[in-house]
Amino acid sequence: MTDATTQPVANQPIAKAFNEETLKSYIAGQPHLHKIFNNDLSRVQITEIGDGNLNFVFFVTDQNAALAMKQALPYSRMSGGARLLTCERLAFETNALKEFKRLAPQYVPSIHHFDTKQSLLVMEFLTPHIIMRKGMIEGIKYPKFADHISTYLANCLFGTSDFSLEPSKKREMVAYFSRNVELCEITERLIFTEPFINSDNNRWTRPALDEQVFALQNNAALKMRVAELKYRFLTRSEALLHADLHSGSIMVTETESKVIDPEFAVFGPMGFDIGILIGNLMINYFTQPAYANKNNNRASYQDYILNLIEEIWDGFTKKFTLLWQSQRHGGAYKNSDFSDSSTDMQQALNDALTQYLHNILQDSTGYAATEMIRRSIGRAHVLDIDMIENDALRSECEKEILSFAVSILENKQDFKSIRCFLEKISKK
Ligand code: SR1
Ligand code: MG
Repeated sequence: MTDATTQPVANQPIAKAFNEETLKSYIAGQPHLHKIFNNDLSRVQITEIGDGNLNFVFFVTDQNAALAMKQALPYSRMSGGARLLTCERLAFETNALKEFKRLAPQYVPSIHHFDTKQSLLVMEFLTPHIIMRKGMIEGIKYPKFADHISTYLANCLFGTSDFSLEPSKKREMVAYFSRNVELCEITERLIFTEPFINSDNNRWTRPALDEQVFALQNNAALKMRVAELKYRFLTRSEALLHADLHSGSIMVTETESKVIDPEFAVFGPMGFDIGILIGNLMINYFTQPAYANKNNNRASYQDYILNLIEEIWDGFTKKFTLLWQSQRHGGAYKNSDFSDSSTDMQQALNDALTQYLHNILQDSTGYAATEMIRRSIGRAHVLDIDMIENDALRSECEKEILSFAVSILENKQDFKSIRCFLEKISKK
């Protein structure tokens, strides 16, 4: 954590936006990048992909090679320049990617190059991968995904926790990522604050959802649970989070899964990453009927999603348990401090793990519900919902999403298992 990318860039020159020409000359000036294209850029095509809320992403390709280049300018892309942001966010993303690559190499793209001054990150171009959210909207199944993402989650969350890291190392990392204040502020405001108050940034299908939105914004029990979840996000530095692990931050094929875009990375409660993921899978579940046609009512795809969530949670707990049993070399519950192999001692350790996983499940279900609400009525929506053109059909899905999420948050529950959480859908 002491290389150039960890240094603040506040006093450095502000990066200028690349265009096709300037990006080509930049590549030509970087021998290791130039070499990837055989030192010949004459057939290279450059496209700015045109999505993404904060940054610009260029695909640079010729017949034989390809790179993905991400540039973070000193403002948010979706604001068109009105909302200033420091370029340092790309350094946080780069360092988080490096950390996750170390812990879960198969599931994170490779980094080729990072340039602080140009605020440019060059990565492996993923092909034929597609954004998972788009695949799920089309009803594509990903048979290996649960295994992949549960490994990613267990390795990255355990590996950056006090169970694995020495306290001095952990504190250094917490201190570094705590400087990612601008993007954390966005997360805190967009997920935990604005959807639950009267804010001009909110938008929803009007007037169909008005009643539900006003009711949830005035629901004392729900607001207290959201406040508790926000407090836990702010105060519990359990592990380095991706912190925006939705299905748009994952690229997939039938056999591969890669987690991208950790620019919101910060230390927080482990259940936040798991919950954001589950929340987005649940949103997709509730929107499936809107994508049904006469050949496919999407019912089996809905079953697939519920199984997927169960498999992700079960895979995560199994893999986390194996790491806990064999790799507790950090400051907390260190293996060597419990060398007593008596049954009592081992039972006590198992109980501690069971309680820890139980708490992660409560956090995960809570964060899943807040994500479902903010993606339906807050500032940043998702394609699964927004692609439904028919207002009536869309609002039916949104009502289901909101009423499920409200039922999770308004009575703080003690879910014994992921199945108890999923059963709430069928009982609704
Ligand atoms: C202003 S950024 C809006 C949202 O997009 C990102 O993907 C995050 O989810 C953020 O909350
Ligand atoms: Mg993103």
